[in-house]
Amino acid sequence: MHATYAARVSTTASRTTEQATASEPVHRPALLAAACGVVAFVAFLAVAELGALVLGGAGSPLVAVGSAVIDLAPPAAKDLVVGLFGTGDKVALFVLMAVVSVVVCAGAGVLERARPPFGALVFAAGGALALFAVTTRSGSGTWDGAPTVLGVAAAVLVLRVLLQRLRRWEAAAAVPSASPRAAATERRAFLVWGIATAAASVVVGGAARVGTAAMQAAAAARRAVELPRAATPAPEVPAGASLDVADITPYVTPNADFYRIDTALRVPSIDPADWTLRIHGAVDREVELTWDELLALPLQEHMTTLSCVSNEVGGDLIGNALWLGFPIRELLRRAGVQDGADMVLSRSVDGFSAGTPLDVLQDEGTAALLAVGMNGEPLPPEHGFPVRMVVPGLFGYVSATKWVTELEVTRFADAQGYWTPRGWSERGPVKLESRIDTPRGGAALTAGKPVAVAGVAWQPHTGVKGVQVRVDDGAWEDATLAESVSADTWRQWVYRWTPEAGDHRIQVRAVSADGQVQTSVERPPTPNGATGWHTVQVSAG
Ligand SMILES: Nc1nc2c(c(=O)[nH]1)N[C@H]1C(S)=C(S)[C@@H](COP(=O)(O)O)O[C@H]1N2
Ligand SMILES: [Mo]
Repeated sequence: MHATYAARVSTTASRTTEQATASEPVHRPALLAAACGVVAFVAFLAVAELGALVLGGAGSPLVAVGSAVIDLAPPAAKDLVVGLFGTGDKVALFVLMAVVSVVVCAGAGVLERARPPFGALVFAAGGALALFAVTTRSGSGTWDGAPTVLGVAAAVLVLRVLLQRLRRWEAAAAVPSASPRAAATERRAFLVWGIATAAASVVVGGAARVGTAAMQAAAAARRAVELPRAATPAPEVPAGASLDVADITPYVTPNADFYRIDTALRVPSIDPADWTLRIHGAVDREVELTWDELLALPLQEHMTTLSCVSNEVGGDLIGNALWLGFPIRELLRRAGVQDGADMVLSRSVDGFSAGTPLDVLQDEGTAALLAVGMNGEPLPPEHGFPVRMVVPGLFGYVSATKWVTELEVTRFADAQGYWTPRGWSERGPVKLESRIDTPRGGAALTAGKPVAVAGVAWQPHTGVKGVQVRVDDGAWEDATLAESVSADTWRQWVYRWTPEAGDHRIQVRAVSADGQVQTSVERPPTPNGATGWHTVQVSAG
């Protein structure tokens, strides 16, 4: 910047050019103001489309206004457009919308230059119309208006900044006695701002639009999926798995409530038709599996509780779902695992990877699945559609790769999962844990009135055989345990307690099926999972 400036002032040639420019008034300022209006419109589209992308494809004013116009247009107009453009009618509509918008925004630019803030108000009014279209579309969500509002804010900002630059240029050019360089500098600043804003908007807006379109295509592909019935269905969930206690965590977590943890800024959009899984590394023969091939295999259902290593004691980064998938063990058998390997590095399209002990994946008694279904539907996009891994007994970061496309058979000595070099342990078996769901910390109870102290306890794959509750520093009392379909899921528990007046501390600990008692030692989630007893303070009066 500085160097360029120095170069310019030192050459007579450029000085002459600048003098020539500076001595003239700004040509056609109204046209430039109109251009500012158009750039502001492009900025509006860019920010709004980016917002829509962040919202998962919802709230695009472009789409909403387009469909509102289609809905509101009189039938004669529709017939005319279809008659003129045939199947290109949607394109024609968008071209028409673009022309109208550009004309209006150009006018707004001219108006803003002449009579601020009326040009900005035109943008606000147009934004209000778009907002109306967005929020009245069927199935619109709470945040769907946000992209439009942010877009209008961006447009008004761009309009005002550019027009301010234009005004400075005009002012500099209008003073004949001013330094001849001043007008040139202002002119350059105006052009740089205008062109840079326009270019950035086109790039950002275009990329966002493409991203949203890909996401919507993947969503449509997901809706079209019909999962096969399981060759080996899961047993019915017994009624005894769910205790009749208000506010207890349900035994099976609905998909919409299932915790989500991943490093993906944007949920990957994968069309199952494009998906393949490649099994390679220390194998006798590479295996490549397509979506259709996977669905044609005899699939199994298995209920597994999945939890995150980052879960704090008492935290909710855990859920239990019925998974439909194919045993990874069988696929590894197909590939023929070679001696010396002890780990499978699974990779996802988003760059995530997990290192899972080979023996766990090969174990006949562990339902380590390449899963396609979650609670009776295709995996939700944010839970790994079309295919993910689920391994009972291991934390998600070392086993539950979503959007998985690759299994490399290797060794812990040779490869690392994503989180291992970032301070988390190479191995991540789930720890014995229990949680009090109700009463909540700080609850005001009624002295003498019985309450249900209840929650869940887990150590997937090992199983839980007991839960004990302690109030204040009293004795540990046995809670009543609900049933579970297998050791791979959590269990609900309840302890009926009648508080006396005063403040109380309630604690819980679990006993695993192999007789371990949950440790009181408090550890943070790093490097391999939190421990300690969940403790809740309540008062009774
Ligand atoms: N591709 C990918 N898969 C991933 C992750 C990720 O960041 N990217 N996170 C893992 C972690 S840390 C956990 S706890 C589980 C969470 O799965 P969920 O979001 O379906 O609950 O996914 C695992 N699989
Ligand atoms: Mo996690």
